[in-house]
Amino acid sequence: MKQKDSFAVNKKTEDLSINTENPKDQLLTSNQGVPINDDQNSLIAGERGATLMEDFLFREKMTHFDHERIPERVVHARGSAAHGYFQVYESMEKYTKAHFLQDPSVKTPVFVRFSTVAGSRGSTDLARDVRGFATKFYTEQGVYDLVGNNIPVFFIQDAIKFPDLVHAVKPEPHNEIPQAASAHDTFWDFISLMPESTHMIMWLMSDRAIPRSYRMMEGFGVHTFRFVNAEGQSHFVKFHWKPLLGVHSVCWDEAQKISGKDPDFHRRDLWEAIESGAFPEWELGVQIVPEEDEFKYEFDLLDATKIIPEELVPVKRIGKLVLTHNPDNFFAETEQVAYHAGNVVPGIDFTNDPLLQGRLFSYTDTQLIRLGGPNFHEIPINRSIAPVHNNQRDGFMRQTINQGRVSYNPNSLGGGCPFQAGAMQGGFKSYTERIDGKKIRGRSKSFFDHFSQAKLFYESQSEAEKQHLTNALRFELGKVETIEIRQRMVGLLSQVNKTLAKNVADGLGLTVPEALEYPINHSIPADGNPEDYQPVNVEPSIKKSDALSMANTSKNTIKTRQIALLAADGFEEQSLQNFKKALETEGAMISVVAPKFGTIKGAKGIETKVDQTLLTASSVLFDAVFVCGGSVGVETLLEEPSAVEFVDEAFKHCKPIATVGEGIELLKASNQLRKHLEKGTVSSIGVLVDQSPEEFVNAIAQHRFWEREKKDKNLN
Ligand code: HDD
Repeated sequence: MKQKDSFAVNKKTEDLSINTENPKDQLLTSNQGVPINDDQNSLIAGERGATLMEDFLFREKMTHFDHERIPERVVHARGSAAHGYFQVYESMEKYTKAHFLQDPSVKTPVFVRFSTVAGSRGSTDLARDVRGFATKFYTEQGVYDLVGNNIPVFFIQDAIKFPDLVHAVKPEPHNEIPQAASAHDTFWDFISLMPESTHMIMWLMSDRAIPRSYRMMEGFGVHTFRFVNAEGQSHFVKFHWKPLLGVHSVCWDEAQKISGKDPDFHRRDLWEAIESGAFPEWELGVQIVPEEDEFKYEFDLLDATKIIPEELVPVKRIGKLVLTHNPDNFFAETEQVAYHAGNVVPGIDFTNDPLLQGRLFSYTDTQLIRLGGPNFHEIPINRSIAPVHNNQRDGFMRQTINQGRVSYNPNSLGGGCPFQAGAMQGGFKSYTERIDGKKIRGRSKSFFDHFSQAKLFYESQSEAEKQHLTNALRFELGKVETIEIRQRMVGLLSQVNKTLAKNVADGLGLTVPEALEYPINHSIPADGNPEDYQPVNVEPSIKKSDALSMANTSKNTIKTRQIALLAADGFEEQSLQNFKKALETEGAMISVVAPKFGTIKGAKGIETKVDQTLLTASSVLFDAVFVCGGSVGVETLLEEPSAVEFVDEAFKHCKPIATVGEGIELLKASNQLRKHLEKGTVSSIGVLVDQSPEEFVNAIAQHRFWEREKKDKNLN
């Protein structure tokens, strides 16, 4: 009776599956719909007796619980996802008949999942790793999946090497160490024997592999695909996602610290941005290459270790992706979503890229074990919004109740249904590519240039990016215990750039081999002649590409940037209000960080709510910091070692820092900041003393002031 009353009072529920209007729906039941009277106690034989086998409620609850986990993805296990829509800017009918790329007024629903690759489901978001960027388009012609990464190339050229690659990067099998990290012997052993991975390694060792946010990274379809138009003409196409917030990363020291302070950093960032209405946006870009230009370039379009430099084929932005709502249930949606590089719709088709071809097998195969049978397309998150009619039947967890006795084709008993779809009805027809060839196991010689684009990438980086890349290699190879593997890697790097190889070798206590020995390529058949498999030198037609450096990304917004306002009782109110207002107007997220929770009182008695304390917050979780003035407040902060550490670390990580009035004293308490303040050159490196909020806004939009590192080596 008592319980009933509390229901009556508290009619609000967060469980949307419960209909609060219908009293019957509020009752707890078993999976068979039987109302449960006692969910607190097992059925036992006497007050102190054993639990009875008869307790079907206990058994049902426990059995379900025992089976609540499914195998995690063999790669990309850790991920976060969101719903949204995609809208094309103008019809792409010249190139493709895909319906969702025709009408600018149509919003195609999407579900996008971002992920790391190597770590387990519970691993940190900030691992140095490739990020998955998988988009499911629920189009009126069926489901289209663009299953990409945030790096435009891949480690290997042929899918048959994928299990080897993944075995090498995953924790080592004897002791399951290390988690979510490539910095170990087996990974670098494999890489050092696979020259084709060199280009990808440049990207992986760059800051691209430690993004600031999922919302601030690019996405790439990687392979060359085909667009096919209504006339059956094909164009090659590479897909890009361009984030409207620009492409930004954190630095490695920061990434490692974030992994401790908030392993859910990217997941939380995505969730909170969407909850606050700051919907993440990307533009879909395409590089289109006419069929007749297939052999025009010095690289092979079918080789997934190569990009098409944007200087050769510009990226045309053709539409926008907006993520508008978070999933209701992580398991049902984010965990059960099943992407497949082979889910295409009419108007999009494959090429003979051997990496892509192998993927076409792997995705369904892995879902069969992960989701427990062939009916995973019926799980709500995977369902097509276009009607599904075919003769597939039965199997584990079948949801559809097919009627009638006809499940074959041709049939007359079912009136011939379902009919095959002709051209008028949009039936999928594979592009009629001419194929002439002998059945071989092998690789085209046009795939044998492994270094020219690695060079291009390295040469296109800013000085700071080159330094970060070098340090990343020194870190990763420094964790490798087998000296021969380190030495082999130095040999490989010397093919990319002598200075890079030398700087890495220095850090490892090694030297670069005098004569440039070509690294041995072990990726050859048993009776193959190694001479025939050596990399070939290709002169790249582009020496430097601005699009490859994050230094050239757009820096015109501070939307959703996390800004800490450091303050304590006695702070100076006016400037705090001014800075807060200016930052919020520009869409930044503000947290007042103080020694303890509750409110802090300003010098004139005005109170401000505290959002985080020096104990719960940390500089690595913010993009910039403002130190409030006011002598009493600053005195208090000076007594807090974590307040000094806060600004010291923000400076070390090259973040914008601003202060007014007495706040400068806190900055001076950091040794490195004091040195710069004494020299009086701080504003050029993003430390703003007594400057306007607008100046601070501009500095935050720059993201980081990496120039600080030139002055202080070993900071990153
Ligand atoms: Fe893959 C998952 C992206 C090569 C086999 N892959 C997976 C996911 C992404 C990618 C984003 C996670 C999807 C999700 O969020 O559920 N994979 C790529 C890219 C590749 C690539 C961009 C190269 C261009 N993958 C690749 C190869 C193979 C696989 C060569 C095997 C031949 N990938 C898989 C898989 C996974 C997967 C084993 C694991 C979980 C899953 O599929 O659903 O089938």
